[in-house]
Amino acid sequence: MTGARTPDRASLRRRTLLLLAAGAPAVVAAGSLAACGASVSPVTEPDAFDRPLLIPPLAESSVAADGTRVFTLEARAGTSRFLDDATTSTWGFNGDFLGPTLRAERGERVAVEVTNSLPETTSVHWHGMHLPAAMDGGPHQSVEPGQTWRPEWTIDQAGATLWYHPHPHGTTEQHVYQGLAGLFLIDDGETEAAALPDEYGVDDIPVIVQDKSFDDGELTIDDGGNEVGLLGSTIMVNGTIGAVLDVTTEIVRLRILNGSTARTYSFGFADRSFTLVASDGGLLRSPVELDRIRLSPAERAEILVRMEPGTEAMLHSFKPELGRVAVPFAVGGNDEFDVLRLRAADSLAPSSEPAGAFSEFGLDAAAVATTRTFQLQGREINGQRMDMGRIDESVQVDTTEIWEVRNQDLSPHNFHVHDVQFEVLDIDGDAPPPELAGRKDTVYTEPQRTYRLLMRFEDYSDPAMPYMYHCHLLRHEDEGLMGQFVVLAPGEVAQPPAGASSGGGSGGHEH
Ligand SMILES: [Cu+2]
Repeated sequence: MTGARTPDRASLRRRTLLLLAAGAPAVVAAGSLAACGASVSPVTEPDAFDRPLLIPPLAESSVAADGTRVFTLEARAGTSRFLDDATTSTWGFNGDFLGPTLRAERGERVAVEVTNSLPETTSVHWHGMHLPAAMDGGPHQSVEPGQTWRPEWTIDQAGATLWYHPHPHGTTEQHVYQGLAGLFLIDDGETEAAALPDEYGVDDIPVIVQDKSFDDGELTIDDGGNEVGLLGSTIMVNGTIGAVLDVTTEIVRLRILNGSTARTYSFGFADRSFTLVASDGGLLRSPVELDRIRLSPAERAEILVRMEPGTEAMLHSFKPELGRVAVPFAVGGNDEFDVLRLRAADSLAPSSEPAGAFSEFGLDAAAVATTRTFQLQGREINGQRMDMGRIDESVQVDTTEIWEVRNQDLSPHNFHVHDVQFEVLDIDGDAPPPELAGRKDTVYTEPQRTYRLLMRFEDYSDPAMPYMYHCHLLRHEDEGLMGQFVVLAPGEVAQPPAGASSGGGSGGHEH
């Protein structure tokens, strides 16, 4: 189950990287490696999918006198029992691995008391959340060992499957990989009216998909220097390897989070379609029937799966279509594997059909005040690596913008913007496919294509505290593929972030 890597694959990787680094024509690199790479498959599937799927508990909360709902998260080290023959050192929130699911209603005031009991600095970012920059949990909101940080804000966005994870400068990949991640669900009238399965852990199931590699029972992130980061040889869902979910209702809702650091998946079933109901930032306008959904790191999809009594279905990840990457197998493009087994009871409780239309939303593309361009290349955006002391973009509050993002490389990147949910306006001038037509905060950027993202900066101006935008392949992010923007009120001028030293673009890593 530990799936030790063969020397052959490692040497293939090195050759690939050398070819890419040397600027060899992509067609040559791909052609010469295709033949020997045909049998490379880094994922080892378990013998059986018979371990009950772990469900992260719903986080407890208390309501303060002023009505604020208060959660408590403690980041700490622990051990997990992933493998039959070993215990594994892991990190988790309020437990050994991953964290509880936070849940709140739109309109609620929430606070989270985040305590760092780890031996090193971390932070906790509320991915997909619209909130003030000082509460965002990015690299400027470090939580030192032994300290507690207490952000608070009012939930002011559509019902959605969001998540939280560390975002410390230069070490995000390691912290997430060790196990620090959890879901943050938002409910509102819209999600209620959609008539979706909503009994948490029964017919409304969190599905946090991550790939890991083990060395002597311990998690290892050393992948011989893969271009995208670690492509783990073991797949787990909510920390369960070879997981089975016992389904007791006719329809089950899977809230899928790609919680991996680098791998892009193409989820689906060999024998049935599914209904996509929501993307990163909430419900689609109406349900969409699909065979596959591609999710790059940090993207979410809520899908409905229909089951017949006494039957099974296997959630599978098919070979992901990664676009015009130079060497698909080297970046996971040839990988396919089973993910989660669904096992229906002999008698299923009836489920209501989802509503035919869910949500009306839409930003006004005619109201765009500014268009900005972002060229992703290597570890730089527009030719620069992340610098915590530099503000890259200044946005006026209460305006709508287009961010035009282009992946200049022949390998995968994606693009995540803090503070907002955006809409994909077009891709190389064409309307996006239905799965990308909803509210998004992260989008996969295929090589050599241009994504125009429409977004609105409604409120929360702060000239002295930036939000981040970055590639969510976490090694890329750590190595500098990130920038900072502030939201300014009229007349305000961006100020260098307080307490941030200039330089040190790649944090704890040297490259
Ligand atoms: Cu990237």
